[in-house]
Amino acid sequence: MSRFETKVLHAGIEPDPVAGAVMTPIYQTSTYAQKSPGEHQGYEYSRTDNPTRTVLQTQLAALESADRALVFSSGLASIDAVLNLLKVGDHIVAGDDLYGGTFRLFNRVAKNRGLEFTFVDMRDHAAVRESMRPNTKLVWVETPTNPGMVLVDIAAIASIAHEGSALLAVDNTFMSPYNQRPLELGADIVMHSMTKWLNGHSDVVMGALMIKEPGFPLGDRYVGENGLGDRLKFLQNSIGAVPGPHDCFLVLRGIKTLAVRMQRHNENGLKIAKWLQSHPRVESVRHPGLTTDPGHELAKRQMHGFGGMITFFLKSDLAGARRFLESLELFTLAESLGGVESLVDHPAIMTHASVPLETRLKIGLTDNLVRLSVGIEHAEDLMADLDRAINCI
Ligand code: P1T
Repeated sequence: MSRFETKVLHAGIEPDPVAGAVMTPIYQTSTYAQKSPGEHQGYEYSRTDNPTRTVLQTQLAALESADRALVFSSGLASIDAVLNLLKVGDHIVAGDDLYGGTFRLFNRVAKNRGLEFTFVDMRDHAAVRESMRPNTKLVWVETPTNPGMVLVDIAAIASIAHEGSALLAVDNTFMSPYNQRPLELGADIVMHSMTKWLNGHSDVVMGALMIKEPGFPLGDRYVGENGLGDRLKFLQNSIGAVPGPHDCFLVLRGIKTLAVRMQRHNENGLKIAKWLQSHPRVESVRHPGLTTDPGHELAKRQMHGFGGMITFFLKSDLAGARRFLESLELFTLAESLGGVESLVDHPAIMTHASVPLETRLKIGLTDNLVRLSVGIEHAEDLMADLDRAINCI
């Protein structure tokens, strides 16, 4: 069994059978010739399957210890595929601190389709257990949360979900499979916005689901004989939110350096989190690698690295935060995260504007909260940039 650093280069990657191309070719085709009706080489139409996509899916399954992986045209499209496992009247227990777009999909789209939601603080296991109902079919977790950087105990929530015969899905976007593999801790589905660390170069929007066949009966949640992966594959083809082959190629290329990139993101993330913690104009810092972080002990148990995401609170108001964000030069003020270049986000105005003010205040998403996605630049240069901008407040 190869180690992760080897898998990112070799798992599922074979020279192309046509010409021995070492790099997976971009099969830029919508359709495939058939010798006779129904007689083909395994590919009929590119919404259903495409060889470049197949290689990416095979590799992703290996990286997350999954039985199967499926890719979608965005992270949100992959979440929507999971929601499509459910039927009118089914209930979902979800974390109360989620990416704004996920929250919007749940609250303003899925609710209109007759799905019911309870949002709960996933650290409070008694509250999660109390939220479970006979019609609860899915538990949805983000860990660490975006942008709160709150850690959720995946194994503990998996037991609660499975006691109620509900599936546990974990959004693993913030960590990448290099730092955290929820399926090894009992989750049934892992979701990634591959727009982030997996691709790593801020040039593709894509999502993925990695699936472990659940060890319990799914009941009426799925139609068909061949398991959860098969049902989600049916949904991928039936709904049609699939990425094109060129994007699949770019993500395959990005993944080759995932391990070395994440090592550097982890190193820089921790250095900068510690430095921010000692800064006189910073109120507090959330990063799972800090020994003072409430999630630190859990992080050591369930993660293999602490990642490049940092959330911190400035000792200032909105005007001060604006001044800081406008003054940064190396950190680009932009939505998204997980690229080789450092990004900074103001969640209250940018990525989480769709979360109602009342909810934002409840989860501590205030105007002085700043989120960093630390890149692979030299850490000293990044700290100098942050220091100069903080002193502009
Ligand atoms: O943007 P998309 O590829 O559709 O993925 C959505 C998504 C899902 N889950 C998490 C945890 C995410 O962070 C995201 C996308 N997030 C941002 C764009 C952001 O800046 O937080």
